[in-house]
Amino acid sequence: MDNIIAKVIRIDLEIYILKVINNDNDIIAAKLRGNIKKSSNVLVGDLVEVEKVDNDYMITNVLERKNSLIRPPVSNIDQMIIVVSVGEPAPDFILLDKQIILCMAKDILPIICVNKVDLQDDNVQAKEDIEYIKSVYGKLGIQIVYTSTVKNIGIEELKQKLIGKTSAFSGNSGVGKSSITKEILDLSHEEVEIGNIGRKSKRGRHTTKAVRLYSLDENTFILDTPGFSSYELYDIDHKKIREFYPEFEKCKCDYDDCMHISEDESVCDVKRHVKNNDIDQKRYERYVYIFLKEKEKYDKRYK
Ligand SMILES: Nc1nc2c(ncn2[C@@H]2O[C@H](COP(=O)(O)OP(=O)(O)OP(=O)(O)O)[C@@H](O)[C@H]2O)c(=O)[nH]1
Ligand SMILES: [Mg+2]
Ligand SMILES: [Zn+2]
Repeated sequence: MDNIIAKVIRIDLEIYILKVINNDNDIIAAKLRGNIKKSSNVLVGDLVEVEKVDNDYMITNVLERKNSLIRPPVSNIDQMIIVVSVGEPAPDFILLDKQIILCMAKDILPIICVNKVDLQDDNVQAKEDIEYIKSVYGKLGIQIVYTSTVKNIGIEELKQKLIGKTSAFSGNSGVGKSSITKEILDLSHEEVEIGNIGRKSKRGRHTTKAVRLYSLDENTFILDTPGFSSYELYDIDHKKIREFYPEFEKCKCDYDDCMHISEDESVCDVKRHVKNNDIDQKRYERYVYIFLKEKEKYDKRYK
């Protein structure tokens, strides 16, 4: 029998739920053939070859990936919808900056989605956060969409940006990734797990436990992913982080290897731009924080 090509849409322990793409659109459940069990990690988003042996489907090969991420664990994506919410939880800007760095490093288009904008009316901090994101990240040329699943704001605009692409939602727990996915796909509540922000903790509670791939049409895939509270820049050299800051590009530091950290303002043009408010002071401070953390890990690696 001919080989079947399928896309991994969900992984439940050892069972891989696949959508067959080369002849029909059947959904099948498959297992991994022994020989690839350890050597390659299968991710949601992967294209795989499948063989039917008696009545069982076996994944025999993972096709070459365009890209892959560890967090969220997805592959073959075109863009990442980085969701932050205002109100609860409030934006974690270090997490946002790290996700942007990772997108830039992996050549994945970042789109910022600011969710829960309905809360800005009676929340001054929420309003300020929206203004801050607009002025700082908008200036970097990153697309930003403002959404509310409660008031149906921005959902259609975001949906248009997803058409014809494979997009992964990413962001900390409770920001509304699953709620937005549900609205865009017009799914029922049972089909998507949505968290209840408890009155006690008011925090997201890692409602989505595993990555799930949904399709809007045959060329449009949306991956809902579990939220995270910490985020590693796992395979990026700390000395390269500066290359993923678009606002540093215009700066002409005296030395090519200037990290814009301990260098003096007289030789570091980034520091001069920060001083003149051409570069956001807070984003620069987060850069220093992220750089030093990564450097510390690097320095400790053999100890
Ligand atoms: N006010 C307001 N609340 C929202 C909005 N979107 C989602 N929520 C609420 O935020 C909470 C978390 O939503 P989820 O969609 O489960 O969040 P998530 O990002 O998928 O969270 P994890 O699966 O844990 O990563 C739920 O109580 C939603 O009802 C919004 O636009 N406005
Ligand atoms: Mg979720
Ligand atoms: Zn510099």
